[in-house]
Amino acid sequence: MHNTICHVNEYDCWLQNRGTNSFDAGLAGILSTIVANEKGEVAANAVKELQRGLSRMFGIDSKITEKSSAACVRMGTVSSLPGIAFPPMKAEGFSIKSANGDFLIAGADASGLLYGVYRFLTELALGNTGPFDIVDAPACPTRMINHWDTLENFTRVARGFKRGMKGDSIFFKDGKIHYDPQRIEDYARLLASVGINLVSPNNVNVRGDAKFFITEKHLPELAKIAAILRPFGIRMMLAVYYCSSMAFGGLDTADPLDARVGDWWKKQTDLVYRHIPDLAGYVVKADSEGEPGPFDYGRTHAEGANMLARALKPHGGDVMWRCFVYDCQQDWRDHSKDRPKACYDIFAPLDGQFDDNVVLQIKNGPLDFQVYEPVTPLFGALKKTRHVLEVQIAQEYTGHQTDVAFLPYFWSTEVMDFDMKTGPNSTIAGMIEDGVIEGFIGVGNICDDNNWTGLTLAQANFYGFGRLGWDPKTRPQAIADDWARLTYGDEKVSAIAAKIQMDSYPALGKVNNPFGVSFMCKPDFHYGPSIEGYEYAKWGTYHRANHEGIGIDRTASGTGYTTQYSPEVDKMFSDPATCPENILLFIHRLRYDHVMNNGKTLLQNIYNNHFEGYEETRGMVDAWKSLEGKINDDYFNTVLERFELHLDNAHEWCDQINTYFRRYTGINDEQGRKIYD
Ligand code: GCV
Repeated sequence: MHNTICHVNEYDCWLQNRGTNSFDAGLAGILSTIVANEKGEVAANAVKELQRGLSRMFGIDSKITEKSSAACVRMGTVSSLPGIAFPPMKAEGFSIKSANGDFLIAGADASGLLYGVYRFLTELALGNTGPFDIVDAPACPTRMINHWDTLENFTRVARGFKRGMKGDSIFFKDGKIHYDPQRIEDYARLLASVGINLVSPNNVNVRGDAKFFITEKHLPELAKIAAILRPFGIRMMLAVYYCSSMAFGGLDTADPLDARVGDWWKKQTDLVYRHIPDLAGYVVKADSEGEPGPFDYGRTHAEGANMLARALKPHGGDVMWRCFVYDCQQDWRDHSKDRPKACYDIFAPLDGQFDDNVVLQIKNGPLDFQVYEPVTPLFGALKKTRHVLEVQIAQEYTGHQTDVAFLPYFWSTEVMDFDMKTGPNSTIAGMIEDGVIEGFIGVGNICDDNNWTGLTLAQANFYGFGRLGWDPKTRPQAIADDWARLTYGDEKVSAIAAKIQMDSYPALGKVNNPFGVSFMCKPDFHYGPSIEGYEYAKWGTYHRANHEGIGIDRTASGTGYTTQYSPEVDKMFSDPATCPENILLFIHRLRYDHVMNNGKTLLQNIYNNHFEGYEETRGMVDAWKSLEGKINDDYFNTVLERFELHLDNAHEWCDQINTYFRRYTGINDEQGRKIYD
């Protein structure tokens, strides 16, 4: 029987304030003295963070001192701890050891020390009190959140819709930079606790006054935000407008090969760096969905990106150049164009032409953050260009932070594990470990709601993003388990919450993405079904269902998309029997009577998935309901409210899709389950 109520404060996420000291006297004694002598901003903050964390999370009041003969926690960077032998550590890495009755936390550098502190606190929170012998470091140097926040209130983030980004921005309000410094510090702590080291606060669609972020008008305020992030080892990037030289630079062109444009950017960038000397650089969305770019001047993306890179170079900054470039003015009648091919077609031929401070930022899939889609073929193809992987933490197409969808499940099993077969270690995770892909970027899901993410359970996505950026081979089950135990403490509650997370993504895939058919969602809003909503639109997002079959042939005999992959992947994708089922209809056009590997027809599998997906969603809701009385009511109820909407949504997806296909085919479900006319 469960007698105690598990109290969770939604604001604290996975850094719960347990507040009471449950350690034995010996351990509590060791933790009550921290020996450190750190002066640098990040390292000194690491020491303070240990003191604060021990107090907040465990109710231990510790003193910081430069010397102690008693058992204690000794900590410092390698350079500040002379005479102590450490194992080799990579950049931003740390070691945590139990030695002679002490705990020793050492950072390869200041950030490493900070990460060592959070790891130490995490181990204690998970009930591991030593002895410790941990050596760890992040797999890649760039671990960044791209906020898509707009100065105007968040609800108008894109063509009038929030698209999964709940609440309002923590940085901006009513057209102004507006923030609560304490909130930004708390955010920085959450970010650093999972190893995130870069943040760009503004939307990549740089509109309105955000164009002036790189001017005196806004830089002083942005510098203040950067200063709050800095002690947590986090640097800022800014999304910039490609045509700034015209918008307010007094020039009549943004042609990257016009020397006046390059000179203007250099001067403007010098000004930016006077305000934020450690700015990590610029994020750029160019020639994409109406944003201007080098194509407007007949120039390549290498020419456009290099021009900005040269302005940043003297300051050590990078250009994160987004590869989300495609024709968004397509004609549905024209079958010759295939949107997923665009990214590779545009960027692969430019490999080797980018400056060394240009980093291509590539979405995980070639379409746009759909529930399932293949991994973008540009990964593995670029040999001479720096690049990073971009995923979406905000649930734009995956349930708007109303529905529970545990995204690390997808990022891990479908993206990190996928082998591009372009070399000896060519899974996406392998390429990250080898430094071929040098970073993991997430479109943020954070807002000013008290729980940060609108849907409280979506905190696991933010947490899991950090974990995978740190170690891309972390299994989703481990992420779900650790997140749940850190959040809830209580073992039984944690087990149920972790299971809900693990069940959620497969259930989502079954109801709203029949075997990789995407964009069956409501146009613009992107939540809820609208099966033909995008079918005759200009966005290149078609499924072309008719009475015989559905999908697009993207093999060599169709649009040729699969030929952008290595021969082995092309071969695997091209045969419906070996093509991963989650993306079967992304790659193939199949008849409804096509027999799948389980011996059932495509149509029957579509029906089965939808009935099952709905039942699985109901199972998740019931599992949550079983926690009533076992977890504080306010927390329990806010999650339950969203779950009720989630179940309605799953119901709608299930019935609309089943009805759609039955109307087209006239074929009933073989099990006689209810499909509406
Ligand atoms: C920031 C999708 C979203 C847009 C977003 C775009 C992008 O199309 O709907 O809001 O724009 O992706 O990644 O640039």
